[in-house]
Amino acid sequence: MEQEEESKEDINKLTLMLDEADMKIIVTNQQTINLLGKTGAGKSTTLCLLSDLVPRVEESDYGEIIIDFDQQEEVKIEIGHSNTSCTTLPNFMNIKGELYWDCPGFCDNKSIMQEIVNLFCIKKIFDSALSYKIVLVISFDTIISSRGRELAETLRQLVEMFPEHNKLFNCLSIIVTKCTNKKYTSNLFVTNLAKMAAENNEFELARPLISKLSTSPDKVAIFRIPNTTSDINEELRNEIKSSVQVSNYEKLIMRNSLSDRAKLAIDRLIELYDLNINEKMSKFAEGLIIKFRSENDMNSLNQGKTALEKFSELFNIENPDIKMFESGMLELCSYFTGSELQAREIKNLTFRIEFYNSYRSPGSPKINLASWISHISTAKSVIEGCINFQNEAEARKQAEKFNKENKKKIDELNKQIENKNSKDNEIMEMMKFMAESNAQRDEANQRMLMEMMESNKKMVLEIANMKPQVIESGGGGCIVI
Ligand SMILES: Nc1nc2c(ncn2[C@@H]2O[C@H](COP(=O)(O)OP(=O)(O)O)[C@@H](O)[C@H]2O)c(=O)[nH]1
Ligand SMILES: [Mg+2]
Repeated sequence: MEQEEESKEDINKLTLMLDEADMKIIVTNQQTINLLGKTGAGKSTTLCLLSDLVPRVEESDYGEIIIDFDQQEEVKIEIGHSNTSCTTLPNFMNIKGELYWDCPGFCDNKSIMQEIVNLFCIKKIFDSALSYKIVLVISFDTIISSRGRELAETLRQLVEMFPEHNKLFNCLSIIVTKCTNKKYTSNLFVTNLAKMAAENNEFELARPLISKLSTSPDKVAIFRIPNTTSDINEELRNEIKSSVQVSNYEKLIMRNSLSDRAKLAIDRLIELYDLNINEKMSKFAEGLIIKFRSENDMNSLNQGKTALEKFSELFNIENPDIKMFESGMLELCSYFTGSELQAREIKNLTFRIEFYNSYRSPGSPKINLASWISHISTAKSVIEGCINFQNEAEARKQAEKFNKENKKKIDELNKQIENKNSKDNEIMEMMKFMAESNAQRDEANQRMLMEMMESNKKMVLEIANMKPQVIESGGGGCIVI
């Protein structure tokens, strides 16, 4: 059994191709007309014709008819003039207000890489339209070769991809290119097809669609191989345009399938995206950590902590999924300005994983979602540390301020006490002095009193020993002392 492992370079090349495709496929969210068909069927040529570009019909070195167009515009549609050269990525065209997608490679599985890129492109184009018409471009030789086997294969893939038969019929039109039969008409195509389908079981799945088509030749246009430039004319243009106009815009359920080998390549691709997300999450968390460490505003730190806690809480359930991770990241970014770019890159990768999830091979390893989340948990513990440190620093600052204030108060109090003490001493001194002087005064008074009493006693005694004496006075009176 041939089991060729895709090399790392192949996978890297594939991711680059997918990146390019991803950028090229703009999300229109509008009504689009999507051309599907094998590489080389003539999709790009048909689009050039519809956009009124000037055609040139030439003959290749091998005698094949080549239709080229003069394209002056910025966006050039590549036309593949050999079987191998092809438009690997889709082309988008706005033709008089109608949006066309030239979807490459429907039904070709030339390489696994191309198969995966085609799947990505077709799915993204169809998913991102509001509704669409499908134009199936098939070359005439697929109808006539091997009794319609190739056509049966194309129709089988189409109905498998869009299982809603009625809707598919409503939005479908068919262009048969490189028709070499001058008498071939759309009427002939539908009746031939119905006949082939009745006889050949390979058409089994497509039979309901074919039976509807058998009464709708107006949905089919024939692009005859031109002999001269004048064959690429208004009549041809109008035939193709009207086959597209009769169909309606629809939005269909879409089912894609891949070969087993492509599925294995998808496993490798998812593994690579998984690793990539892990690295990006680590960087994202690192960025947050740097931000926290230089942050000294407690409010911002607390806000950050709340955001990270909210994110972590999302994953406290049993089976967290990528959608939750995406919504969590979206919310995280609203807290941390400047993180949007990284988050967008991560989102691109999760989108790819989700995109390919249903195409993985059975039993392929699980995605390491827990590991992506763990980086945020690390950031969360760092922010908590920062908050604790800030708390400690804040407490120390407060204590210092308090100590300073306290010291000042104590100093003042001491001063006051000192003052008070010195005043008290003064009073004491004074009181002592006053008490002393009072005592001295009392003693002096006592002494004076005693002395006075002594002299009085003496006086009384002297008086008692004296003879009475009259002292003459004017007025004839007399005083007795
Ligand atoms: N559409 C179309 N292409 C033709 C016809 N005859 C020859 N071609 C050539 O077939 C090739 C188709 O290539 P292209 O349009 O790039 O096919 P795509 O891969 O489906 O986009 C080009 O070289 C055309 O010039 C014809 O009758 N119709
Ligand atoms: Mg093309």
